[in-house]
This record gives sequence, C-alpha cells and structure tokens, in this order.
Amino acid sequence: MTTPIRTQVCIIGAGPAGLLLSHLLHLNGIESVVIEARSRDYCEARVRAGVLEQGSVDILTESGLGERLSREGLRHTGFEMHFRGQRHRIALDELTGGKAITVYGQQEVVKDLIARRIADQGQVLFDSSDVSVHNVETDSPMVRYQHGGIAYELSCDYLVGCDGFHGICRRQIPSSVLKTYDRVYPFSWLGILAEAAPAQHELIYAHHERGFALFSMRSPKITRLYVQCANDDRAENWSDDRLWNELTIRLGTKEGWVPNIGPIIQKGITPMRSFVCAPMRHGRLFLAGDAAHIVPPTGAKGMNLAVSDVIVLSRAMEMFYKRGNTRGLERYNDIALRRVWKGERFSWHMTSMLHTFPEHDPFHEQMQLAELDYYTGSVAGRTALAENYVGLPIEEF
Ligand code: RFL
Ligand code: PHB
Repeated sequence: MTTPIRTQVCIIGAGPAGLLLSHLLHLNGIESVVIEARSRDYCEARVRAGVLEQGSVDILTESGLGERLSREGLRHTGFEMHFRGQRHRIALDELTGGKAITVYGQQEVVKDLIARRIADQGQVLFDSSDVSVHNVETDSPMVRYQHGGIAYELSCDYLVGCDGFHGICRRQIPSSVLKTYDRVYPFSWLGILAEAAPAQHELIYAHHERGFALFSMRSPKITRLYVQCANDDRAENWSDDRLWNELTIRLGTKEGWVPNIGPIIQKGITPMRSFVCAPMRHGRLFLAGDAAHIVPPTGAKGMNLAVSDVIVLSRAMEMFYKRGNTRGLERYNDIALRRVWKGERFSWHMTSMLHTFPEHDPFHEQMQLAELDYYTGSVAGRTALAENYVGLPIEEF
C-alpha cells in the first residue's frame, strides 16, 4: 500500500544545494520536502569543499545562517600562488572593491542548514530508499520512496534534482534532449587533514615540477593539504613521511617557508573532472549543483556553483508563487548555465595552469610558467584571478 501526499516543491538530495533551496523557499512561504538517501550523520560528516565565495557568505548571512559562520569562518582577503620557489600574493579585497572569501568547511554549512531546517519544522527525510521520479514531462510530477518502512507517493508542482553527480534526476532528461560536456584529467588529488596549526593565514596554490600542491586550513589548529597524484594512486601508497616530504618540497619557498607538520587525521583521493549537462530544466524537473555540473576543485567552485544555482532557482520560484510570473522559471536554464560555464572555465584554467600533465613537453612547461608570471605579475592578470575567485555576479532575470 502507498500513502499519497503532496507538497509544492519536492527536492531530491540533502547536500548544500537541496538544503539551502529548501531553506530559501521556506523563507518565502513555499513548502518543500527534501528526500535524502543517506543518514543525517553521514551527510554531516562528509569532508569536502572548504572555500565560500563572498556571494555564498552573503546569502547564508542574509538568510539567517551567519551566526556560527561569522564566528568560526576564517575570512581571507588574499591567497598566494607559489612557483619557482617564490610567493606571489593575489590581494582579493584590493582588486575587487573589498570582497573576500571565507574558509568554512562544507560539512559545517550542511550542519547549520540541517539544524535550521529542523528548527523550522522543515521536512528532511533522511534514510529514504527506493527513490524514483515520475511524470516530469506532465503537470503533475511525482516521487515514490520508502521512509520509516512506509511507501509514499509524493506529488508536487516542481521537482528539483539536487542529488549530486551520481543521482537519478539527470537521467530523467531523455538522451535526445540531454547534451553533456565532459573532461577527465590525467591526475587526482590526495587530500589530508593534519593536526597542525596552519603555518600561515592564507591559502597557497603551488606549481612545481613534481606536481601541484595546495595549502589550506579548517581551523586555527587544523591544516588541510593536497598533493597531485596519479589517477590509479591509492592513499595507502603515501606514508606520512612521503606526504610531508612531498608537501614540503612542492609548497616550500626559497626563503624557507614550509608547512607545519602534525598527525594526519584523514586521507582521501579526489578525482578531477569537468562536466556540464544541458539543459538544467526539463518539463517540471530542475537540476541544481553537482547533479548538473562538476568542476575540478582547483578553483574552489563546486559548492559555490551549487549555491548560485539555488539562489537563481529560489528567486524564480518566489516570482512564480508570489506573482504567478513564470519568467524566472523559463530563464533558469540560461542564467544558471552561463554562470556555470564561467565557473567551469575558471576551474579548468586554474587546473591547466597549475598541474603537471603527463603529455606535456618542455614547451608546455614554459607556457605554464609564462602564464603564471603573467597572471601574478600584472594588475590585469591578478584582477582576472581575483574577481573569479571571490565569485562573479549573478545575473537578474
Ligand atoms: P552533494 O553534496 O553531492 O549532495 C547530493 C545529495 O544527494 C543525495 N542523493 C540522493 N538522495 C535521495 N535519492 C537518491 N537517489 C540520491 N542520490 C544522491 C546524496 O546522498 C547527497 O546527500 O551535491 P550538491 O548539494 O550539489 O553540492 C555540491 C558539492 O557537494 C560539491 O560541488 C563539492 O563538494 C565538490 N567538491 C569540492 N569542491 C570544492 O570546491 N573544493 C573541494 O575541495 C571539493 N572536494 C568535492 C570534494 C566533491 C567530492 N565528491 C562529490 C566526491 C571532494 C569530493 C570527494
Ligand atoms: C579546501 O580547503 O578543501 C580547498 C580549498 C581550496 C580549493 C579546494 C579545496 O581550491
């Protein structure tokens, strides 16, 4: 037996995209249900992105989620690029009229969103199973799922796929309509969390002949570090000694700066991929976040693109539910995709400029160094990096 229920907007996936959308809709008096396959603990423990653009911080703050973020988030007014053993600073605030980024782990954003949705009596159905999506090409889309041993049939006005790259929603778009753009890079990142005070306040993106390395942090006591590794590499191949040695060589400067060393509390490999699907809307189904696009993490754009998709979609839904105006919903695909492609371009560019590629010859290597020289050595170059890094504006309808 199935229990039929109804809501205005059904959201699949309780990652940053689905949770933030549900929260913003609630603030506009629009009801939603979030269906999530995993447990609350699992969603809150996933260690992923760490950098929030200025616009992401602004929307979280304006929507009442800024309390812990303003206390614990680390505001950065610049970042560094290291190459040839020298440091080059990109002064984000000076180059963008006062904007900055904030280091605050994705799982902290997710914890804050879940706590707030629950405090607002929002429906976030963790541990749902057998989730399937139906009738998206009609006026009455519907989701079937099991929750707490009961089978439900949830009908809604609109369905939003916030179910990540491996979700089920993108597959609802017929192959005759769906176009995908894909690039898999010939390297991955091995990321670690270390119990060591960050040896400096700002992030470092390092280009080195032995491969890329990134210095970041999570708190005044925890350093987050990444090294470029092979796609078929495994975390077990990297002893702590090997990791610290490689990080010290790749990140270190001629004047003697090196990261602080400490016990490693987490290790994991992240593959690198660029992926976009179009359209991001089909009938009454909308896609947002990783369900529609993936970026390599070099530009720190993954979570931020999920946030900007959701800002556009929540504004479109507000226009529809408050004024009966469907223009925003009709423009969602164009507006979201244009910004997504700019985020894809920046992430691809940072990835191409900073990593070593197996197929590269000495000519390519000199091109990379010349690019790094140009982007760090001229105000125009630094401004281009800075305005993309803090986040490009979101277009109005
Ligand atoms: P999420 O966070 O993947 O959330 C999707 C949610 O949907 C659920 N789900 C389903 N629920 C019900 N039924 C189904 N059939 C379902 N299928 C899936 C999942 O359980 C999950 O809870 O997508 P969202 O919200 O779009 O957020 C996007 C961000 O998570 C993502 O862009 C970033 O984390 C990407 N990313 C990184 N970005 C950075 O900027 N810097 C990083 O260092 C960084 N590291 C990472 C990352 C992504 C990773 N993934 C996806 C493997 C490291 C990893 C490992
Ligand atoms: C992180 O802190 O995890 C991080 C920072 C910047 C990136 C990617 C990841 O570009």
